[in-house]
Amino acid sequence: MAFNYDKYLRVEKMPTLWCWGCGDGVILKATIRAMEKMGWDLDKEVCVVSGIGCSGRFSSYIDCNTVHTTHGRTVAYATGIKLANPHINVVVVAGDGDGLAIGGNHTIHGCRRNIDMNFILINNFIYGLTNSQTSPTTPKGMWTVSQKNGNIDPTFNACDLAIGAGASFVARESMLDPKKLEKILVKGFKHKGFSFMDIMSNCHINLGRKNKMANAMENLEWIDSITLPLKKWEALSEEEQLNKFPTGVLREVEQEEYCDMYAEIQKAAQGKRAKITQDDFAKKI
Ligand SMILES: Cc1ncc(C[n+]2csc(CCOP(=O)(O)OP(=O)(O)O)c2C)c(N)n1
Repeated sequence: MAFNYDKYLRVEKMPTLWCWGCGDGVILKATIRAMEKMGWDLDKEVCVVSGIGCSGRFSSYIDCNTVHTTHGRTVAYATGIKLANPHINVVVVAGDGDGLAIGGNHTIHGCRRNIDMNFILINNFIYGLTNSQTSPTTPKGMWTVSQKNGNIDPTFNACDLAIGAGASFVARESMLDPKKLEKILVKGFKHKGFSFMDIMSNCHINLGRKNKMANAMENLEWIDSITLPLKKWEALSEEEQLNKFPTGVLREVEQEEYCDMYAEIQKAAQGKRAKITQDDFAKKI
């Protein structure tokens, strides 16, 4: 039987604002299927936090507790939400501009703290919503509206950044294979700690048109040409590895989680406070 997405969507908001053929819809559907696989009660156990951008529309379309925050501040909001409600599953959705440029600071510190949340980076290599400015993942040489003669900025490898910053689960997938994508999301959702998932996606309108990938298929073929499974990537020479991105789980370790540490310290502090109160009381009599 066909999967019933309607029960997870705010159908009154359909059709989406996304361009025809945009990968965001594929990622949204894979996320919904992954949440269903997890058996999460979307009303009680899930909060989706997204920033500003085409990717930011996630929180408008998915029917659960949602927060559509300011540009780049997803992890900051999500941290507060998770600390106040450690029992809920927090899913952050951010674009490459949102999560790595204006919000890069928050993202690396979320990784460093290893707070239990699921960070989905929708990496379309460009500022989509605002029409083609260079983002931290735009490949060198590509046309952008802010670098019309070709981008000269060195490119962030998002997963390397997350690993360096201390995220305990780091994975990459593209939206070319929705089943694989769903599986990686489930793995990330199951992991306790900061799960960083770099999901490569197309933006044939704002990246592709000016970079010889004028339709979704051409943009997807390019993503296909720069990604390959980790094992195959490892078999390449160092030179061949340059500008190719390994997919699959790149890091998965057990590491102390921030909410647990916070709960411990709170318990300890409460004990101390109680003691001080008793002492103060004793002094008074
Ligand atoms: C503080 C602030 N600066 C700039 C903007 C304008 N702005 C909105 S979305 C966006 C970039 C979106 O690109 P990305 O995060 O990659 O997401 P995409 O649209 O590609 O999904 C920018 C610069 C804003 N809304 N707020």
